[in-house]
Amino acid sequence: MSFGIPFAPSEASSAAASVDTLFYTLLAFTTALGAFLTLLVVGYAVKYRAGSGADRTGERGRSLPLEIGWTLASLIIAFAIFGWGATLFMRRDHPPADALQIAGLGKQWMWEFRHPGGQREIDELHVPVGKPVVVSLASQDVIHSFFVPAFRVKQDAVPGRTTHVWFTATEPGHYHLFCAEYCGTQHSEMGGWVDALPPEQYAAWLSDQGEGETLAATGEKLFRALGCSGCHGNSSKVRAPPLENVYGRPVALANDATVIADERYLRDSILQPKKEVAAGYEPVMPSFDGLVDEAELQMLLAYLKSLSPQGSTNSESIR
Ligand code: HEC
Ligand SMILES: [Cu+2]
Repeated sequence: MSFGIPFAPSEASSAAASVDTLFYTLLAFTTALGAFLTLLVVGYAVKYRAGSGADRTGERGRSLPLEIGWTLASLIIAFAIFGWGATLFMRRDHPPADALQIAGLGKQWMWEFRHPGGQREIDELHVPVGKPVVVSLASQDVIHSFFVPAFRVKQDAVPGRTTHVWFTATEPGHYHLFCAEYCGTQHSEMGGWVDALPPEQYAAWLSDQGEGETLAATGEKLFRALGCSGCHGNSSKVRAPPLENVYGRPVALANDATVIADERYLRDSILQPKKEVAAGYEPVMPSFDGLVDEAELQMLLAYLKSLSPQGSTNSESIR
């Protein structure tokens, strides 16, 4: 609920109302507590001011039930607020499986987005209303932060990592997009707009962008150009694991650990192949650090994801 606060940004995502309810509850609670304590401080300062006739003779009173009572009450309130916040946090950390996957790249000083169909935009992001959208974020240089106040989402884009932010836009509209991490001289100009469109308009917008090559198809070309297919292809002489269906699966490592092959794992496999070696294979894969930039890495990841059922949900399902 926005409680009609005039300066608050509109609530335009499925998460916005619950974030606001928590925020304004915390605000009301801390304001009430602060006011109560201020009142006591001022009240006692006046009552016991120098020369006042207040009674100072009695024993200092102590009440065990009262002390236990307020200790327990604070504990319960603190844990309740923690639980509430943690629930929202977990929800914000787990995008629905059918979400539309968009690749976002922060660089000094712009946001670049790529839709699954290959459509590319700068400082503007078109999304359909009513459909969950995951933006996987990477940075080409320094830390940036993807911030859409109307959606109540903010997520850092960190060099050397893939992070995620997801939202479901609920109201069609034109919303501010900011970079919320100081990233150099033109930081203040880094930003743009998110355009939330009704699904039919989004589909029309996509097709207006022309028939491009999908992100995964560009990734597949790179996969060949970089020589990945030379080892990972079927006819390869080198023994390398097949990459079909690897995304989203548990992978056994040479050091007996098991990891889920998420984007983090795939990215590290390409940039630091010696870090986690797949069980049963020689650590012969060369590092591609410095040979692929962040945008190319996102294309490779899109391709690898498209090889597995979990990764192949994309705009094709939008009508
Ligand atoms: C010289 C051969 C070779 C080349 C070239 C090569 N790889 Fe590999 N790759 C391997 C081998 C061997 C492994 C298994 C050992 C390991 O995990 O390092 C592997 C592991 C992987 C894994 C982890 C797979 C799993 O099942 O855990 C991924 C992902 C991967 N490679 C992607 C790529 C990509 C993308 C490229 C091109 C940019 C590439 N590889 C180029 C040989 C190669
Ligand atoms: Cu920035």
